[in-house]
Amino acid sequence: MRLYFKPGACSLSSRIALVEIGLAYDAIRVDTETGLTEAGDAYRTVNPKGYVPALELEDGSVLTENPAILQFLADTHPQASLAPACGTMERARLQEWLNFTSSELHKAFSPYFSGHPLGEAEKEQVEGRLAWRVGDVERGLADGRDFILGNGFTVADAYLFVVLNWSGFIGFDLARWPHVAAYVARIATRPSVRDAMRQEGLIADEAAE
Ligand SMILES: N[C@@H](CCC(=O)N[C@@H](CS)C(=O)NCC(=O)O)C(=O)O
Repeated sequence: MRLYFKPGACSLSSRIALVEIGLAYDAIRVDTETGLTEAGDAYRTVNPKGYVPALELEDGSVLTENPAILQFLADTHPQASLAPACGTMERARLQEWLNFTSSELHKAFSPYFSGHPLGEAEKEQVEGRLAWRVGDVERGLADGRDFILGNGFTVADAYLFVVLNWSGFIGFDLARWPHVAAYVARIATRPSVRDAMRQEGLIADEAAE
């Protein structure tokens, strides 16, 4: 199995799932600007959409889109308990959060990574949209739950954490949303998350800490 990734990008959520499961995989770094993998191959021959993540299976098939990859990994490794059973209301909740994270929250961060500086008016608009979406997560966590579905860590937490954690990179202070701030701090201490972040060079090796 191969995971095509960019350090710190949304592909980190797939890596967290792979670490949770304990699966062996190759991680192939992609430069989405040049369109080349670390070996100098054209990434679009793997994923014509050009973005990460992409998961390549042993039979050569390639799966893209965070919610699809995460649910595929969870469903093919049920022993890791990363997703509720298909057809249940809990599973629908998982999909609700994955879809929200993908289409609303993730995209609310996208302008910060567009490569061009935001003008004052644009910045205000973009910050307002992001604050609105972080507020949606705050409401989801307001009953004091540790994980977004309540009971245990799922792939929805892997994706939600990765996206919310970008707030640190763009200097967007989460203190206004105490449940969200506590959630990000809590998930950041999870061993699989620390392992995955270490593998992408986002935090220092344990020995060096
Ligand atoms: N809809 C896609 C979005 C993936 C996405 O936005 N990937 C970003 C990194 S977080 C990326 O590769 N951006 C570079 C680019 O679009 O060229 C998914 O859910 O997988």
